[in-house]
Amino acid sequence: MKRFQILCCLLSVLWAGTPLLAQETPLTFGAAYPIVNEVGDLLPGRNVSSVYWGLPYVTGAVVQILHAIDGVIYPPNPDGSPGSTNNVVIQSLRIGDGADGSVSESGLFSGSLGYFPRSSMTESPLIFARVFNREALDDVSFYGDSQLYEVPVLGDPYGRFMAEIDCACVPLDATDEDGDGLNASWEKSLGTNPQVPDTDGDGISDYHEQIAKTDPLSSGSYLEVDQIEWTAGGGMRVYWRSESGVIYQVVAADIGSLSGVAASESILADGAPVLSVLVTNGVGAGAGQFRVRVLTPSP
Ligand SMILES: [Ca+2]
Ligand SMILES: [Ca+2]
Ligand SMILES: [Ca+2]
Repeated sequence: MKRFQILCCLLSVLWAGTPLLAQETPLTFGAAYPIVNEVGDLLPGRNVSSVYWGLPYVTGAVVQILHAIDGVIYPPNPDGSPGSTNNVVIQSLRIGDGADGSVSESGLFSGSLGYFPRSSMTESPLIFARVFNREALDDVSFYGDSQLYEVPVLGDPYGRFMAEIDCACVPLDATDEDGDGLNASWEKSLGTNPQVPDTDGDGISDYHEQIAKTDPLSSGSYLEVDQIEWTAGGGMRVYWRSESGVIYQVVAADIGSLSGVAASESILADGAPVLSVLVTNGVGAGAGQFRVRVLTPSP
């Protein structure tokens, strides 16, 4: 009986020690370059020191490290949960983690895995990173995925995974229930009603307000000609409220016509609240109207 108990103890020591050694595969990871959201702004990063300076605490946009069990990256579900056989390896990673705290808006993250269950990855040793555009999974609407990375086998040098993600700008939900041209992800980002084409009822659709950068949630904000006045030289000056970064053009048309001809060059708004252009061609030839249109850059 005594001999049996000693044998049991030896076996239990061996059993307890073996899995820990087999699983230990150190791995460091990080973003290869700063990541932006769907409108091109750097993703918000966790910065604990902001509280010290009396600023609001920023949780940081969600980052996940996921396992590609069958070697395939599947799109996430509309609620942000992993698709198909992908599963999350790290849950609480955030933009800003492991980044330089003095750079408040870095768009970067980094971290490490003390050990990784490499020995249990019988199908595939592949992982990837996924970033979202918001700080809570309930609020996310766009995401971006990195390339696949093969975790080194036990005994290889430390793994170093630099995730290459351009932006969190792939829509989680591309459906357009109200048919206004904005998909459900954009509607969630803007706070507009995905079942109403013109959320604020100002006569301009949510889609057109997004292009013109006016506020789709304010009926007092929309693109319109503000004023037209005769000038001493015989031309007419057309004024309109502008939004920075938008490209405009004045169009001359017959009364009631939605078509027309360009009456000005394209004009890039530089931040001035009101823009104007002097129109001389065709002025005085007959009754007509001026409209201002937004030009979208060529893809
Ligand atoms: Ca829509
Ligand atoms: Ca509207
Ligand atoms: Ca509006």
